[in-house]
Amino acid sequence: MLGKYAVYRKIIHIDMDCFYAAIEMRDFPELSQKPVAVGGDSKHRGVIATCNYAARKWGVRSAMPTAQALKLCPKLVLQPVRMEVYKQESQYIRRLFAEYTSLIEPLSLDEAYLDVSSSTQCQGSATWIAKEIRERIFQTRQLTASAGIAPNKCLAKIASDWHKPNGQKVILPEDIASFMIDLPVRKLFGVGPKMEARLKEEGISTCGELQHFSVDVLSKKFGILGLRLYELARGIDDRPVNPERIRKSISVEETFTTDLSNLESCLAILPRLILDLEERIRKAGDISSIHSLFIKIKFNNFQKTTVEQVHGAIDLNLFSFLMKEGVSRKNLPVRLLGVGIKLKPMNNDPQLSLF
Ligand code: DCP
Ligand code: MG
Repeated sequence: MLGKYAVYRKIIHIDMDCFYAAIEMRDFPELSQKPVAVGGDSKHRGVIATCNYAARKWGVRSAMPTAQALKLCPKLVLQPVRMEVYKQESQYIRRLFAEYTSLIEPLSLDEAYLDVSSSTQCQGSATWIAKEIRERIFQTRQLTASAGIAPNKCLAKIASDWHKPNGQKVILPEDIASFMIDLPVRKLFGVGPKMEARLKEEGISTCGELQHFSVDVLSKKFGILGLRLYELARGIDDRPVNPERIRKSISVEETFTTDLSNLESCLAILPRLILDLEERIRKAGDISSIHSLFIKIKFNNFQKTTVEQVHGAIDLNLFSFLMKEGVSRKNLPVRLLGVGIKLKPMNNDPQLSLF
């Protein structure tokens, strides 16, 4: 616990509202009253990158096949992805952030953490800084953003979603305890649908319920994740805002409830894992190009192996080849499979061009 005189950090999480779609509506005002999505053509089995709020009313969502989106919303206007334009907007916004702090950690093109603990603007009020940044983004770029303001990253991110679109929410240190009680566990950093289901089996769906479990019990049940859950359930998150963070790889993995007994069943899982990986890559937005592909295997004796090969694109055949090689190293049942890409080092990182 922090003592009486301890100083809390002031973290802002900013997330642009329906980012790619908002840029399309700004640049093509005739679209502004229509349901709009950005993504690939249904003829080429494209998927939706994002859509505006009018389209969301019809059930259209990110990562949905475009064909399905058009069925849900026949009047949907589909715009092609203009990645260069989105990247440029992202740089404008990051430059604006840099006027307030040098501690900026971008998460994707449209999202960043700012540590404004030492900022002097707006009399040091993080709430007013967030408001001013959002106003300036709107004035200069005609785009809206939402913000969360809290003493740490996990809470700031939860808060930025609270009054979306075009809103902000503050979580003060003294309000954390009551805020956590009813907060669903799925809102916590690192709790995805699978972890949510596992917690549900234990009768846990809110952070208040999670707080009833001791750190020992949680560690036994969930390993190192258990300690993190114990802290996050109490609104504790000491991760610093890390401006150096540069993504070096992107991967997805799955642990199976029943071990996969042979190579064929491992290969059968691959297409699904690759789809998940592609989704992650799309979401990351500003990645540099692919350096290599790798697969990861954990056998039922908990031994791990990875196989990697230099290759510049996602390729099912190559992943299958790597999988064969990996599985043959032990020939044991498999409890976890992962697929991933390593990235070439960035040479046009917006962070670098800022300073
Ligand atoms: N994106 C993507 N594929 C995904 C998810 C997102 O290409 N599966 C892209 C398009 C989004 C941008 O990343 O505009 C930012 O993602 P967000 O999750 O922040 O979504 P939006 O900004 O579009 O909407 P929101 O208003 O919910 O933040
Ligand atoms: Mg967004």
